[in-house]
Amino acid sequence: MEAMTNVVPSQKRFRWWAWAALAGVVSAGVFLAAAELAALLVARDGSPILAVGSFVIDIVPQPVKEFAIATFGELDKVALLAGLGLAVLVASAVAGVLQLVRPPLGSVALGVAGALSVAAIVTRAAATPLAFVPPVVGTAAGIVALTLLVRRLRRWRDGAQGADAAAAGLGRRGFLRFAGVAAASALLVGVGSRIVAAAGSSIAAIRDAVKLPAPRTTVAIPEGAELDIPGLSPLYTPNADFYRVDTALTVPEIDPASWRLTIDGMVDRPAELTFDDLVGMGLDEYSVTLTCVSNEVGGELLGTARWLGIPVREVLRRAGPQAGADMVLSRSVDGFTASTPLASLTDDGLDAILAVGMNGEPLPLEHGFPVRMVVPGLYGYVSATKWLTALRVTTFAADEGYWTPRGYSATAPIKLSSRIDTPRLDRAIPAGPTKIAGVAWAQPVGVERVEVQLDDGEWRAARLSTPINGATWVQWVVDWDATPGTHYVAVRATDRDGRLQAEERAPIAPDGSTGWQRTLLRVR
Ligand SMILES: Nc1nc2c(c(=O)[nH]1)N[C@H]1C(S)=C(S)[C@@H](COP(=O)(O)O)O[C@H]1N2
Ligand SMILES: [Mo]
Repeated sequence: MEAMTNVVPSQKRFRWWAWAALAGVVSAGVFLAAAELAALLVARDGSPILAVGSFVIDIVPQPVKEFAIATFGELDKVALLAGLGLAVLVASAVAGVLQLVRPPLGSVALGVAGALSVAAIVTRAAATPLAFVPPVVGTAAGIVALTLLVRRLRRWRDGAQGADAAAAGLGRRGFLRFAGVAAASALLVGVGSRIVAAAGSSIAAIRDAVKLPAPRTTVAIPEGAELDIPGLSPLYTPNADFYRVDTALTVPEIDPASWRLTIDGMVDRPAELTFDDLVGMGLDEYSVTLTCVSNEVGGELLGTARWLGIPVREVLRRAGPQAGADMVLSRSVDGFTASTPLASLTDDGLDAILAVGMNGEPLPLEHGFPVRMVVPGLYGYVSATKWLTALRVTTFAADEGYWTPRGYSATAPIKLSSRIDTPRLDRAIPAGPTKIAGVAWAQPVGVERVEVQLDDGEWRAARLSTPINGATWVQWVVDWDATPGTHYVAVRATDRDGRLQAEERAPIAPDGSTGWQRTLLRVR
């Protein structure tokens, strides 16, 4: 082998580059593994992988984000991490080659990557004081690994090019052994640290131990509130099936014992509440359908829950909002913010709440444990802040929420809409008596009527489930004697104010989609 490498050294340049690229990739692995270990030991939020990922989520242009959500759905964050991983792979391979041909440019590149991750980490909203340590430790370890690896590679190459078979063999063995050991330990330490970090998280156990006081009132479920039709969405969406939309790469971990809610800005008496203060105000149960502005016509980004909570107006009253204020900027521990009209929170007829429970349990971690907002009639991005930590009474002129500079409206009432759940267009149904059914929503006023059209026929009124309240969707159904062939079915709703669902198609940006859902049905 070694003898052959001596034949035409100049043609072998790419071979040395390939080994140098491998050295770069292994060094990047050492970088990340050392940083993960340091994150586990000194500052959990200092993990460069997660911090850089979160940073990228915040800066990617809106069309790219929409493309990611449209293409990968709820796996959008996995796709982001995979893309980031690929970029790191390519960049580190280049750094390895640079270190071989233009030393110490490879180390400089690692240093720049380290500096960028420090910047991404310390500018996070909830960064802890020692969060810079993991990327610094990682950078140092990566540079040492790269220097040592490329030094061995060079020894191997010089031996080979100098036709010194013995020296080449020694260099080769040294390089391969070092690269192997470094790669294996990086894998072990990196993956091990991640697993220990995830397993050592005690927040799930803390949530399990939370005992919420019994609510003063619970949602009454009237006769006929739930139509029992196979394939139809249940009236209440089980927590495990509830859609999830947020910018958080890892779910924030908040111990209710140390949780605080601050209320400040344009108020007479800035206030701070503990979890016990809040829960001590008395809990009631509210039925509300939550909807995402990104929900396309016929889409799945909505769900209904029985929320346990306290009206926001009662919490705000403690601080005394001042005249002139027209908005409340709610903030999550991870820096996400939502701008909600003050009137939507203080109106006596609207039950905007701070929720601590969802369908009879404490809030699930990914749905905002321990406290989130729920406001009937407003899309989630302008109202439903999860992992809530602050309410700032302010004005739309002075402040804006997370999505406003990213192409979405500062205010966004939910548009009335309807969806066909069954039959599904992906399989042909047998001819004969069939139930066409779905849900319709018009928060906060409620749905008056749902109509269905088959092919070019008359619009037929659907039978509705008994409404719980205006903030909760209704189920609807029409009976149909299906005849073989292909049929079009369309659905539209009218709200209690007499407004008909808009027929014209609108995209989700800037303030929510519109259009009547039309589906093709195949009947055998
Ligand atoms: N902290 C935080 N809260 C958030 C968001 C977020 O990105 N971060 N997204 C909002 C959006 S866009 C929606 S639609 C709802 C979704 O709530 P869910 O995930 O519980 O269904 O949460 C809202 N609250
Ligand atoms: Mo959303």
